Amino acid sequence: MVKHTATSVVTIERFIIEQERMFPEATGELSGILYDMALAGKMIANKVRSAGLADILGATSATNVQGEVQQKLDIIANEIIVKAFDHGGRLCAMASEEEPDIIHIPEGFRAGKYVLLFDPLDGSSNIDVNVPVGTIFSVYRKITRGTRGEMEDMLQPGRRQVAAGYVIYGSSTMLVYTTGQGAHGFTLDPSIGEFLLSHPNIRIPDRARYLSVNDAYEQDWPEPTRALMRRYRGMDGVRAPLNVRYVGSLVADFHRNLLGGGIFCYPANTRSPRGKLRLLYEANPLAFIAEQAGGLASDGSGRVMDIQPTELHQRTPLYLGSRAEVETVQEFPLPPEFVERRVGTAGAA
Ligand code: P6P
Repeated sequence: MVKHTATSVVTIERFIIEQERMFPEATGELSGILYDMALAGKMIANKVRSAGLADILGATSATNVQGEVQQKLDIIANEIIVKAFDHGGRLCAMASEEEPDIIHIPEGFRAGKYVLLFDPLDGSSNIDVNVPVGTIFSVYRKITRGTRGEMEDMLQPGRRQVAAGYVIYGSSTMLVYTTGQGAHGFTLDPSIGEFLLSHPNIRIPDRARYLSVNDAYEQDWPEPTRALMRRYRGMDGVRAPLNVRYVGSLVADFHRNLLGGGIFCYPANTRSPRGKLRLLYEANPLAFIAEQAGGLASDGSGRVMDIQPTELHQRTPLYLGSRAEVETVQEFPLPPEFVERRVGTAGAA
């Protein structure tokens, strides 16, 4: 693989092609999915950046399958991604946070050998106050027979992802993705409309600088979780306290921790024993990125990417980021009612 530095001007298209050349058997379909996601990211960025002026801020009167009020931009971003992929012939089905069921490829269009799961605009309640938001995506190979995507194709453990990534709409628009060959970051140059390689081979520092957690749920956490947070805060005398940084936008919190070293925690609590974040299109893709950057992702009892999904929109507790900090989670084992069934080895986390 060509060794790039952040100073060489490498477009995402060139980088994807160079990565594809490492696999002679590659057909180019996965590369095509990544191209299309980059295009969708640019289109969503354009909408996010002009939302305040184009009267597309704010909420609709609708709620999504999660029961959450749908922001206008949620719907727009969802439509952009569905339209970018529904006729390209690379996917056999999609699933979105914004839609209750599988999104099938329309009759008359060729179906491909991959499935795409995505959160079109995570953290969208932050848009009206100009806090960074993001798109998160995850790609698997189809495992069922026939051409039509099935639910079984969607409900695969995260360790079987073939690609994953996110676009963050922040002070700049960045796309970070992995195909299992490291995690790589690209920054959109708006003057030419290209994503340029800016963060080749991202490595997350083993030790965290930041702790991202919402303490409002502290009274509902099981005692081992409260003890773990006291550890991260240096209150049990074992380690120095971490700086708390919590934006309330998963992609923004994760991206800062990925580059600077940190751990994002959304623990289980007695009111929601599986936490809030979704396994398939939030936790698993970011877990893949984190592990490819040398980090880890746990649900408090084991590796997130070993969880065997049973439902499209199921949730999972999440401890995500710097390896040493996620490994610390194991020192605070949870009561059995918080432990999720998983397949294969328990993994490092
Ligand atoms: P809380 C945004 O709504 C989101 O899904 C994630 O982006 C974010 O990390 C989390 O919820 C924040 O949740 O309960 O702390 O407001």
